[in-house]
Amino acid sequence: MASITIPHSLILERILTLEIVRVTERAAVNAARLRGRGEEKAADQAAVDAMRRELNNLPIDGTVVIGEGELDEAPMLFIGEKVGSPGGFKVDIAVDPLEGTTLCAKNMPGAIATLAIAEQGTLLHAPDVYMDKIAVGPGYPRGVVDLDAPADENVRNLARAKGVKPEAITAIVLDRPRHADTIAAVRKAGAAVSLISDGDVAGVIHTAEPDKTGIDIYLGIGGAPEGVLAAAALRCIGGQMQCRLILDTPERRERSAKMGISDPRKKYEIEDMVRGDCLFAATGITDGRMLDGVKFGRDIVETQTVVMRSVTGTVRWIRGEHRRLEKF
Ligand code: VTB
Repeated sequence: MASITIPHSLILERILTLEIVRVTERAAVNAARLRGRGEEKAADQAAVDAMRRELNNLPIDGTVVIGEGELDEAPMLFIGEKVGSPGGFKVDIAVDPLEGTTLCAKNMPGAIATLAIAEQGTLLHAPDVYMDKIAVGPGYPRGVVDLDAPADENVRNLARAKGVKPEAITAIVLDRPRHADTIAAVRKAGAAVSLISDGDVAGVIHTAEPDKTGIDIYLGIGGAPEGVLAAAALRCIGGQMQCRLILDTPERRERSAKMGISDPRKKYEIEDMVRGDCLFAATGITDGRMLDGVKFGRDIVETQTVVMRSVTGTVRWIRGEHRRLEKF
């Protein structure tokens, strides 16, 4: 009988694929209980507490490199915090237990609980500053779009590579005044703009499946931590992403230098932000284009999670029906 041999080094990583689903599921359910209450901080705290508790149950020796802020400003899942247990598999962890706090507080689409786990020392230690980003899905020649090219040129190049007119291209952009010129340039090229109020981790991921999401390209400035999480997802499913930290004050440059960033103008590719193999998971909190939100039934709580591995490129959509509700 044929047997499958799994290298020892991969066993733990395969097991972790399911384990990290538990982590984002629990964070999502706890945040979802506070959907629509207008309480951003309380929902975030609920998600953080649940995520931290579950991370500490994993057989990992993890260091949070993208987290809820610096030690002095955030009580839990701060950058540098250790999770899991000594002796476990040494990993870097990026978390956003409640990506889209405002979306959750207002019960608007697109809030997710998200997490990436990577080999130790392989995730970019990004400071909590803004980051300029551009992303497209898989299947295009490398360099089809460029962070430093004007938005209309990127749209035209992408359309040509896709074999469509620019009118058939849709860009997803955070709805902020700072993006007025980008939005105008995309429209000038003939393409459509889909504006989101928050949640650019999901925004970037949408580009990976344009047929399902209707989104071809992500453009604009969002948070740097969210950029690293999105890069982890694209590392698994494919696609291209380029980013640059916005270090426009001496204080920001100094802070990032302390985190090991020597070139403040560096243009990061996916492989610079996530240098090794990784796992990525996200669970819907509110309904979104990508994931359904948590559903509370009388005796069942339902969740939907996407989990990805870069080693194989496998993407799993996991619908959870939870009956032992006391676990949350
Ligand atoms: C984005 C988005 C987040 O912050 O990164 C955005 O993904 C950027 O910051 O959900 P501004 O809100 O200051 O523009 C969020 O909206 C909130 O963290």
